[in-house]
Amino acid sequence: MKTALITGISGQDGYFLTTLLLQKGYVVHGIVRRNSQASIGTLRYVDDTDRARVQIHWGDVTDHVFIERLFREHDFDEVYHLAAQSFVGLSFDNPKLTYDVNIGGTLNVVNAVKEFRPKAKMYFAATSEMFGKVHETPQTEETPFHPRSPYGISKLAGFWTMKNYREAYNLFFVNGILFNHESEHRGEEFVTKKVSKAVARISKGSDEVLMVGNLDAKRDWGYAGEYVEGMWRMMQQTEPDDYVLATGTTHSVREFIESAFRCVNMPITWSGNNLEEVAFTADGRVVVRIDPTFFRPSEVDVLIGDPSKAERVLGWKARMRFDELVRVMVEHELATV
Ligand code: NAP
Ligand code: G4F
Repeated sequence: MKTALITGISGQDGYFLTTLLLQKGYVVHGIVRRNSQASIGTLRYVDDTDRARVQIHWGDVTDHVFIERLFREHDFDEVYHLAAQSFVGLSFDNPKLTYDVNIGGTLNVVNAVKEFRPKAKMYFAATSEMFGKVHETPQTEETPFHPRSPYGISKLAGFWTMKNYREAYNLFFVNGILFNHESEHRGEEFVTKKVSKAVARISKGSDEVLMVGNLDAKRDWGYAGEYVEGMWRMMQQTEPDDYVLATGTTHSVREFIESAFRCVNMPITWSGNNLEEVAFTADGRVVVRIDPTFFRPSEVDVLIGDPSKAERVLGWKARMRFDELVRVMVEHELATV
């Protein structure tokens, strides 16, 4: 029976990875940050019997004393390092926090593996944000990086730290370069969750207007439940390597909003330009407006990944298509509004 540690277990991917590893018979340990409500985040969606099989360690990845003690006291076969300040928008306002958690926290975990559990395999949650102002399309494992946010820069530091430790100390360290993946358990501030929730409320009678930023940003959006399977497969290889996980398709925020309103039978039409652009429903009601506070100082305009290496080596392929993903997210919100 294998033992895995998941940092960031209380987040979106933490939920899906926990579920997957428990199904595979792993003993699962997870790090959860202490908060005043003793909330365990998305772990609350894991059913009670399964959750009882998860050993929670309350702590913060920036606390090297805590991390070292954890690794000294417990042996892990696999370490999935998902913990991060993961919101790109916030990273512009809080770059120091973003670097402390995403670089400093990562350094604590990689050092603990190196010092105490060098036989363990380690996964790092790298990201398509590292491609930023893209140098080629679609993006592959060989595409040069050009991050456009403190978040992207922090993840690039983590990515190179993993590569360097792999080369310098012969450790089984892998980077998953994952493109956007969403789900019903996506964090509230990300655009897909924000849109799905607002559309569900509007369809049930709310008179609110959905306020968004850049409608024309394009992302390669897949389903998170499938991406954690890709993470696990990377860790089952005989040699450590880096892999892109993506759908190979891209859609704009505008298309996401259109698709979400179609799900509730309220097709929309756009009118106006730039900050004055609005979306109307068939009865002439304005349901979407632009709020410049949601624009980023430097934007990642278009991301589209080439997952062929993961398909070839890992036998992994994204299955859920864009419209189905939107439907899953909106239907989840309709059931909970
Ligand atoms: P998420 O929902 O934001 O989860 C992040 C997790 O990290 C949460 O459990 C959070 O705890 C934890 N965390 C944050 N700061 C911490 C700290 N100082 N100490 C300990 N734990 C801390 O993110 P996600 O969507 O699951 O993504 C998982 C990882 O993949 C992240 O590293 C993200 O940057 C990366 N990634 C995500 C995507 C995507 O599209 N989802 C794509 C590429 C890469 P709280 O619950 O207390 O906040
Ligand atoms: O949903 P987002 O905030 O996700 P973003 O910035 O792509 O980052 C996510 O994916 C990365 C992988 O590429 C991860 F590494 C990262 O951790 C995170 O999971 O924004 C998507 C796009 C952006 O272009 C943003 O400018 O949507 C645009 N957008 C337009 N209006 C908005 C809004 N984003 C947010 N959050 N809120 C808006 O109102």
